[in-house]
Amino acid sequence: RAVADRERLLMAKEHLLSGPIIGGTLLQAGDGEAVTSPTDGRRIGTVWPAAADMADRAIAAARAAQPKWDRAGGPARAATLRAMADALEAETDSLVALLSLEAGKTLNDGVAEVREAVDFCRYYADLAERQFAGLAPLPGPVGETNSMELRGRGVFLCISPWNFPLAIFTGQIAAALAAGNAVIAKPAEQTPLVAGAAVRLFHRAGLSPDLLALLPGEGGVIGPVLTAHPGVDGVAFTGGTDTAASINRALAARPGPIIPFIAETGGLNGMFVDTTALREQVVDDVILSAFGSAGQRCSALRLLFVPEESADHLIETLKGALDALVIGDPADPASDVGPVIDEEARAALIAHRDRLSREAAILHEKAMENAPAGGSFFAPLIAEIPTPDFLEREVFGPILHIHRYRRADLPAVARALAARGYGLTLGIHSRVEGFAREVRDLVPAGNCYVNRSIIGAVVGVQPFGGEGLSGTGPKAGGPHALMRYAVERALSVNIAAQGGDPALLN
Ligand code: UN1
Repeated sequence: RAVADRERLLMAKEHLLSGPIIGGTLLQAGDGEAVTSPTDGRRIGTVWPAAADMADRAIAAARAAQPKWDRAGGPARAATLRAMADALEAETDSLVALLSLEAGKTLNDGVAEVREAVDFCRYYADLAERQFAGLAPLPGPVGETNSMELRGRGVFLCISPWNFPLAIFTGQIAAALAAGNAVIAKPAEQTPLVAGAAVRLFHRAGLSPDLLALLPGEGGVIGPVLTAHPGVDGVAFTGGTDTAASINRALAARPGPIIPFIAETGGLNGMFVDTTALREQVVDDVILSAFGSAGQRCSALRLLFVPEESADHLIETLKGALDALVIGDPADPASDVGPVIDEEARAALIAHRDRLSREAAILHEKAMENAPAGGSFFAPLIAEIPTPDFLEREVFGPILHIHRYRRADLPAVARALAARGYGLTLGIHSRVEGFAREVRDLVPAGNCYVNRSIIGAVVGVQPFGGEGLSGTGPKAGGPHALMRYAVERALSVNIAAQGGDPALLN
C-alpha cells in the first residue's frame, strides 16, 4: 500500500509543500526551492525557506499563547498529545511513503519511525499527566505547608535531524509541549516536507496553531537568528556534535538568563565480541546495527572488536550476510538498505573509503545492482583497521570498521575507544558476565546492549541518549525526559497566618 501511496503522493499537493508555518498558515512568497529525493535526484516538492524576520513574528505569537497552555496543566495537554498520536497512526501509510520519498527510508524503517513518533506522543502524554498535575505536597513543620510543581519555561526552540525527520522531530516537540511550552521547530534542511506534514497534523489534532510554528532553514540563515533570539527560553537539539558545540557557544554569548540546552549528538559506537559469543547472533546484530538505515543513525555500530581466535571465521560470515542485503529503491518492499541522505553525505563517505583503502584494508564491498540511477547510493563496506584509535570521529553511513584484539589487550583497546570522548551506544557479545562488566566499566555509554543489536531504542523501554561528546541528557523516551523542559516551583505557606486554613493559598 505504501508503494502505491508514494505514487499518489506525487499528486497530493499538501504533503509536497513546506515552508514557514506561522499561526497555522503556510507562507509562500516567490517560487520556493526544489526538494529532491535521495533515491533518484528527482524533484518531489517545494520548500519556502524562512526569512530571518519571521522569527520575531513566530516567537511573539508563541509567547502570547504559551501561558494559557501552561496553566491548562499536564492532563489537559496530554489529551492533545494523545489526539496527535491517533492522527499519526491514521496517517501511517502516507507518512511512510513520504519518509521513503524525502528521506530515502525503507518501508520497514518508515513504519518503525511512525510508530516511534506515536510512542513519543503517548509516553510524554503519560508523563505530563503524572508529573505536571499541579502542586505535589512536601513534608514540613506544623503550621506550614510545602509543595512543589513543574511548569513550562516559555518558548522552546526544537532543532531536529534529517535521519529521524518524523520521530525525533515529533518527539522533541511533544516533550516541549507536554511540559507546558510553546515551540518553534526548525527541521533539518534535507527534510522539510515530513516536518510540514507533522506540524499540520499537530494543528489538526487540536493544538492551537500559535503554540507550534515551523521555520525551515537554509544555508544557516534562520538557525543563528533563532539561537540568538531573546524570546527563546530553551533549546532542544539532535544532530552532529560540531553543530551542538556551535549552538552551545551561541547560547553562551546571549545576554540575559542562562537557558537549558538539551543535546543529543553523535556516537563512535563500539561492539566487543569475545570467544564465547554465539556467532549467528553476532552476525545478525552486527549487520542490523551497522547497515540498517544505511548506517545513518547516531546509535549505529561503527567499530567491531573481535578476538583474534575467531576473527577470520566471523569476518567470512559477515561478508556473506552483507551480500545477502538488498540495496535499492527504499519504496520497494524487497530493499533492506536505501540511499544516503544526499550527495554531500555520499562524497564524505567516498573520501573516507579512500582513506580506508590507503591506510587500512577494505575487506568487502557490497555490489549494488539494484540502485536507481541518479540516487545518492553508497555501497556498504567492511574494513579492517590497524589500530583501535584509527577513527577519530563519527563517520555517518554504512561502513563497518573491524579491529582484531588479543584478550590481554582488551583494557587498552577499550580505553582507546573511550578516549575519543563519545558515549552513546555500546554493544557486548559474550556469555561471560565478567567480560561484559569489564567492557562496561571501561567504555562509557548512555545505552549498553548485551547480546543484541545496538539500534532501535524503544520509547519507555530503552530511554535513549549519551554522555560526553554524545549529548547532555536527559534521555529521550525516559522517565526524566521532561525535566529540563520545565522549571521547578516550590510553594511554602504559613497557614497560621491565614487563620489555619490551608486551602486559602494552596
Ligand atoms: C539518532 O540516530 O539520531 O536507538 C538517534 C536508535 C534511535 C537513534 C536515534 N533512537 O537507534
